[in-house]
Amino acid sequence: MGEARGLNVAVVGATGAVGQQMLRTLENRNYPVKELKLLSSARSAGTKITFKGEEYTVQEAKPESFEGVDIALFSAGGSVSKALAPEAVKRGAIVVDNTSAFRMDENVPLVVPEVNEEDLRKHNGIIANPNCSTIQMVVALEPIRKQYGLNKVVVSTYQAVSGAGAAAIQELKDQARALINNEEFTPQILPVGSDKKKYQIAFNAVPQIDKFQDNGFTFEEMKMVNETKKIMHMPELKVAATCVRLPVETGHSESVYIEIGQDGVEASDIQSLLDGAPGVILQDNPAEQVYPMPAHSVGKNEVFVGRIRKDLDEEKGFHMWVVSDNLLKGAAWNSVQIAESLLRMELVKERA
Ligand code: NAP
Ligand code: 3JN
Repeated sequence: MGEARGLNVAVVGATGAVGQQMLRTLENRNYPVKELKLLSSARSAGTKITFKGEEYTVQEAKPESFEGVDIALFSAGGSVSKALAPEAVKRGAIVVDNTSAFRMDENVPLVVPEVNEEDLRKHNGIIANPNCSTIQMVVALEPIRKQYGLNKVVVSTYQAVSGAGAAAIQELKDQARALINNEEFTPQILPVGSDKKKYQIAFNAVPQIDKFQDNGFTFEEMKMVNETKKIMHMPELKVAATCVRLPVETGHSESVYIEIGQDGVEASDIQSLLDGAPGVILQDNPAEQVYPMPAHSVGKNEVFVGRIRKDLDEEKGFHMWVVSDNLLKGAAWNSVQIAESLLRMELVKERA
């Protein structure tokens, strides 16, 4: 099975919304997979999944599953990562973890390759993949920080339901159908499976992603604040976020306001900087109604930026609109990109 040379790869959460995209991304990038293990909970054990034309059987994830694994891509929730990532590392694997379990651990690099790939050299077995909303924002901010400095970021997100998993996608479709047909429905999943109340998502906008903290911000909002500072190595950066769920299947959008470190910069300077920046595609031509939209970002690895404007009152202030496929750059592609960086930087070696 698999290629002659390559790495033994495990995908934990292989049946989920992110796990499925990880498999498609490994295929599309032709990542050198020698042996592949597909892991999930006992619920999905026995499910058949095709990878590069071969059928694999999903197994229940257990500590022993990681014997002989070189790279383990985890996206099965924080509690699974906390229990099994150390077991994988103990058995010699490098873990790329998509959950928030280890993101703020100072011994764990939190990596977006376009921004801080070099942090991978400091890994101790676990590498954290940031939150999807953070990833697409920092890809757009990093070229600006490098050129002009960055003092402040205020972001409002417009997040797709696929960020909340396969069941949330189904809930949006079922509710939309019920509403159009004038049928009764009971919200079951969104805004947060583990919180007390559930609200309609179809034809609605819900200003809650993850649970609330005592400071009035949600955990999703605080992830954006804390992760941005860590990835950009800027503990002093002022960051505030408001995260909102929309009835969009895939593709997160963000309205981002920034204050840079210099006067005398024009919107056209920021446009030129972002045009061709790593991982960015500029789509910014108001005269032709050209701007990024989530429906157009689906299936693409890049971060799309448009609507770049200078603030009307603040000399150092700029506004922009940032869109990306949350399951790809926000999760699966960023993880596979990290796995590619590990190979290129010789932090992991292919087996003969
Ligand atoms: P999902 O569609 O609900 O899929 C969950 C996956 O986890 C399924 O494969 C499920 O397997 C597996 N799983 C659940 N409990 C498990 C257990 N005890 N042991 C092993 N596997 C288990 O969710 P998703 O959208 O793919 O997200 C999964 C996780 O990825 C999230 O909880 C989050 O931590 C992370 N995530 C990160 C980002 C990001 O911003 N980077 C975005 C989305 C998600 P079964 O089929 O057996 O249930
Ligand atoms: O809701 C979204 O659009 C992104 C959700 C991410 C998510 C969902 C459940 C648990 C995360 C995450 O990656 O931050 C987690 C988590 O691991 O905390």
